[in-house]
Amino acid sequence: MQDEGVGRPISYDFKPGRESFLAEVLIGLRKPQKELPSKYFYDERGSHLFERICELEEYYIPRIEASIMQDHIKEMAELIGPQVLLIEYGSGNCEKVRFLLDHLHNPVAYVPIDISRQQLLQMTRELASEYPKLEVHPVCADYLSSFDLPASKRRTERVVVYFPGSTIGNFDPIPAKHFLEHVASVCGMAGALLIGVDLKKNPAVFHSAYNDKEGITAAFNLNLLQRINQELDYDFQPEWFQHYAFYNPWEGRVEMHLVSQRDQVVYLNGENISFARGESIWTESSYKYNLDEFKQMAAAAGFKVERVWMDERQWFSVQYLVTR
Ligand code: AVI
Repeated sequence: MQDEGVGRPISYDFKPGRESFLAEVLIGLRKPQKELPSKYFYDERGSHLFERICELEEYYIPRIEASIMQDHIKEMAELIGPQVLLIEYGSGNCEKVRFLLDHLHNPVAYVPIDISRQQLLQMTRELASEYPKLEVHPVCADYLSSFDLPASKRRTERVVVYFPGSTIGNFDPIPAKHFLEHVASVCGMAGALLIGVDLKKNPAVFHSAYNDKEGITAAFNLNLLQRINQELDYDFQPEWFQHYAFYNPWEGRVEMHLVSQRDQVVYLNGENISFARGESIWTESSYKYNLDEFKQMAAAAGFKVERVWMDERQWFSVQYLVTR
């Protein structure tokens, strides 16, 4: 599929359309505990707000992950080996992968997969000119979409999936295992996964990371209602909802909610959805693991954890998994 005005085609385009967005919103808001899928955070404004979150002092994940990558990149590149086809899920602005690509030995192809089409196209253009020897095959898709691996012109030694940022934490445990199984099948025999996994720690750290002083995380959360208003013609009043994030120790996850500040009714596609004062819409879960929990989940999905790198405080890990 050739995109207008863009030199490189999108290899596969599975961007969810308005109909599935609407259906998922309605299903979520009809539940007793109302919920909205966190994947819809990332429209243009949401992606921009997420980039600002990543620059916040309180949001430690990108900083610690980058320092782990810097400290151990040589060993990572050795383990990954030469001539790989590298797939990245949720490639975003491709900032992290550049560092990895710069250190890999003669990578053959890069397949960025992202739901945000515009960003994907722009990044593909930039990467293709920065890395002229690298084949770039963008895929606009959900994490679980199946696609055939692009046939690369040069011989590939192995398929390696890169999944940084602890985005695995945004999956509930069963979908997380299914996603890892899917990744294992995408990378095939002798494939590998380099993944960032946020670790269990003092909940006070989570509290400030997801309740930053500047209110960027709150704006990111509330933007979901603005997106629904814009794309689905709803009449949410975002100012009547408030961001609420807390660590749930029984489930081992940070939960983000939008709490209704008053009794209100929102008119949605011919349907009235009522909110009582204090009732919440659950918008995101961010699971935190200990090493053993993650190892077990990886094993159940067909992966063996070969190497784990952590920062000194053991707040975050980058793990290298191989298919078994
Ligand atoms: C993308 N993901 C790993 C982030 C997280 O920490 O769960 C999304 C996020 N939500 C609030 N702040 C950041």
